[in-house]
Amino acid sequence: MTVVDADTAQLGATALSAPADEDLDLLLLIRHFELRLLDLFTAGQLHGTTHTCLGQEYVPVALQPLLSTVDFVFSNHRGHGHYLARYSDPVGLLAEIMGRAGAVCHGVGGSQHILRDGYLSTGVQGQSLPVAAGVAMHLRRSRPGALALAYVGDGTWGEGAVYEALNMAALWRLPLLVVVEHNGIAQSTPTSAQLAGTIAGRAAAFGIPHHRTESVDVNVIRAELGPLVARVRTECVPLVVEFATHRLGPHSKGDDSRPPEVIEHARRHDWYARYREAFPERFAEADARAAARIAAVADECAARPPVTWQASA
Ligand SMILES: Cc1ncc(C[n+]2csc(CCOP(=O)(O)OP(=O)(O)O)c2C)c(N)n1
Ligand SMILES: [Mg+2]
Repeated sequence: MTVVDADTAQLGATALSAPADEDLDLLLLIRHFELRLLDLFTAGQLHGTTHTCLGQEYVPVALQPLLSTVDFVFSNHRGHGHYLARYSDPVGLLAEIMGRAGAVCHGVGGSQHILRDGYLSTGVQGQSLPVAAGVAMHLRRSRPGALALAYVGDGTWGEGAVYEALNMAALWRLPLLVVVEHNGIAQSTPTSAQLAGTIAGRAAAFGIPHHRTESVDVNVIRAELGPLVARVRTECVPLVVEFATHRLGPHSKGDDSRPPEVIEHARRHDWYARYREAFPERFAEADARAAARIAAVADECAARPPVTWQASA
């Protein structure tokens, strides 16, 4: 594995390892998808709302090869990266958000409510955890070795349904993987103002194993998580994985109330800048490719007619 020094003085971080081509491509596909969404909103071509995963793209990319097609993934309001990592389908998702033909959910789900095979997202905080626990129970009985994954934010640990689900998952030994994208903020409230104790402490209260990772290196994250995720499958024990991450963009669109130094801190930790610095040539090529692909996807979706759908009787 090639290792290049990163900005260790600023970040206290170790060197980044060379990403596989497909990982770099996927990271950049998600980044450019999200940037384009914000541009389309600014240009008045999108309606409703959206929450981008800018800064957090590496989380689903790192997890992707640890998952199987029979696993069930539950996503949240910040879910475009979760979807794209699983399906690599920017056209279906953008058509969905734009309400154009070819939309993955006929345009009725929009940015936050996507259903496709073993994938479901919701904009309601905490809603997915009890459902994921139920699906994990079903998988345990019907497809041993499969798991249910639920992505939640740090702010969602204020929802009571999270604890009911963790209680059941621990008692019933459910293959439930809870991935916490701890970006230090919930809309405009810093975590320190809304979360007493720690996520590790809360998992421990239920006897559920917890692992926290601070890395943005997809290879390192996989090496850390591989054996832990395998244990969820083979021993049917739930697991909470906490990613210390950074929200690079606004909560939704143009609603960033954070002080400039906090935004600057997030920028310094951005995987994009760090990979670009560590692997400049490879990065520049892949970045241009991803930008061109997303530009073509946006043009293609914009040229499509509005989606038509009628509920069946
Ligand atoms: C039950 C419920 N309450 C409030 C909201 C409005 N809301 C949407 S996202 C959000 C903050 C979520 O914070 P966090 O879980 O940390 O996720 P992040 O946005 O940081 O990814 C809030 C309050 C909601 N969607 N659902
Ligand atoms: Mg958060």
